[in-house]
Amino acid sequence: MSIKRLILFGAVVVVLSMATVLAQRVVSGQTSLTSETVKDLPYTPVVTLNGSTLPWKMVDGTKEFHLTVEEITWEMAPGMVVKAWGYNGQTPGPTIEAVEGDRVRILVENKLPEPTAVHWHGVILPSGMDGVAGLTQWPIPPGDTFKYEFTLKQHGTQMYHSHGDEMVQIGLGAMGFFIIHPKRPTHKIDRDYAIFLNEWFVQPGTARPDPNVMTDFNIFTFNSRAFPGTAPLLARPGERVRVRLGHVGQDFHAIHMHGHSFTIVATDGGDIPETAQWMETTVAIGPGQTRDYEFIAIPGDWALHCHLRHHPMNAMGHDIPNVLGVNQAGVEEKIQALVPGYMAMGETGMHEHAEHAKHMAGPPNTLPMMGGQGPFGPIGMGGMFTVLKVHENAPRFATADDYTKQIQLPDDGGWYDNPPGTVAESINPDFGKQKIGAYVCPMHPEVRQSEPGSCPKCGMTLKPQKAEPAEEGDGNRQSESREPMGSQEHHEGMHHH
Ligand SMILES: [Cu+2]
Repeated sequence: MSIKRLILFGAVVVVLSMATVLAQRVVSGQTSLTSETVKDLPYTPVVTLNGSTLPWKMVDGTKEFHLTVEEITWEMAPGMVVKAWGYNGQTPGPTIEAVEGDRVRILVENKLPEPTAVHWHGVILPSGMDGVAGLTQWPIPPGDTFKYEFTLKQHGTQMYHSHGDEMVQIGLGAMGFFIIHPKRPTHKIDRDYAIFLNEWFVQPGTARPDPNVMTDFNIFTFNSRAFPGTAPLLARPGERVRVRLGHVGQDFHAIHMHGHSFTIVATDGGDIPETAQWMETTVAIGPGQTRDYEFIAIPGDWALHCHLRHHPMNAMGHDIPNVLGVNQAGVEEKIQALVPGYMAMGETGMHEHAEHAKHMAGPPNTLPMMGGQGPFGPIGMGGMFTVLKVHENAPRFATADDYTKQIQLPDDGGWYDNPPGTVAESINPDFGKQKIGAYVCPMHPEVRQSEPGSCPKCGMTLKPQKAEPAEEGDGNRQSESREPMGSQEHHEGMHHH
């Protein structure tokens, strides 16, 4: 069965809340930094969303880190688990954090079935420590451990990634952040977030990302998680927030954040002098680059996503025939005679897909084109999408682990409490109060009842159908019957609010 067919079946998986997502996070066995161990640090620890920070121990004045590159089981979002290659149980690998001037030793153990090497991308170091298999060192054979050791001469957002069979190893997730804090910080950062960008091709129904695919990706991730599996960024109004983006994939990305203009303060080349910094709302980032931006948090729930339209979208949205504006009414019935449960979609756009996503069984181990439930109905996004939640009561946290624990609580800050009169609303005074004539299944029109409920045949939420107003003309009725599915969500949103 082809992907094209599947999308028309409204294929998809259950959408869970972000809290549940985090509770199911696949964690590494390592002990991590705690509030106790970080309180003396001369910097604000970075929070790698859905990830962690690599612990170290001091050995003779050197910060010693351990990385194990291995095959891992990684949940990209609820309903989708892949066999990736990562470090210490994670992709991206745990973030290495150190301070300019530190001497660091990194022991890399190879548990992959083939040789590897680790390149410290953007870090200024002796040539022989640069980690390019064949060029600067012997490849690390399976089962062996290599020692890298150098002194950090710079600060900034750098990265690490495999430089031995890069095509396969990076393609399967072998990458991470190497963040070097300045010896003398110029200003205080209240929250410091790191987001690694990546693209994948995972054939629906399979668990192994295809590293041979170079251009036609179907899963786009922040820290190897796809929305609705991505953790939100939390902040309080007025806090100074830094976001660090890193990327060693194949595509270009345009990371857009709503509600703010932010300042690009650094690239992988280092700090940008204040006089040369620039403001943006969308930062372009290519393979091998990092970007740091900063802003003062403004209250609200703000989308943060890649602006390439197919990047905040999941697998089942790719490769779909264009049926926009095509009347599929006759087709649907004919195909249903052959294929029970067939559902024609897309005639009025794909909003309805977000609703079907909750109820329809799809192929195993993939993600619907879009998902996520907001306070006003389906959010209808996937892939490279998350939310910056700037709330007065946003939890404070000291480490990435703290962060994860805090937003596993039932209340991760919830949704923004909009001041009265500041939410876009219908100019129709009857909006949300229409007299309901019946509740009908959008897929099985024969299922019709006077009370709300779900369809006994497919489980979908029954849609309210307005009572036929006798005084209205045919023209109006026609427009009602063509009302796009999904309008009910907006009504529900009103009640919630
Ligand atoms: Cu993108």
